Amino acid sequence: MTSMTLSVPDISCGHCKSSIEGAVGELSGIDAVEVHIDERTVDVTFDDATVGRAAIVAAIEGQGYDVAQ
Ligand SMILES: [Cu+2]
Repeated sequence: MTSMTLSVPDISCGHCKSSIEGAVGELSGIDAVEVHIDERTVDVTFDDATVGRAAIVAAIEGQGYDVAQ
């Protein structure tokens, strides 16, 4: 398993949290995803043989959020 933290500056509320966690959680190979509203970050743990950073970023961007890094 690989873990990473993405910075998503537009996260502001519980709706952001649920939509991002839902979209990333639907991807295969995701072990855990947690949005931290106050820090505006997304912690993701995933199987890097199945899914990668680009697909995770795309899922977040698909919900209308830009990923800072
Ligand atoms: Cu929100």
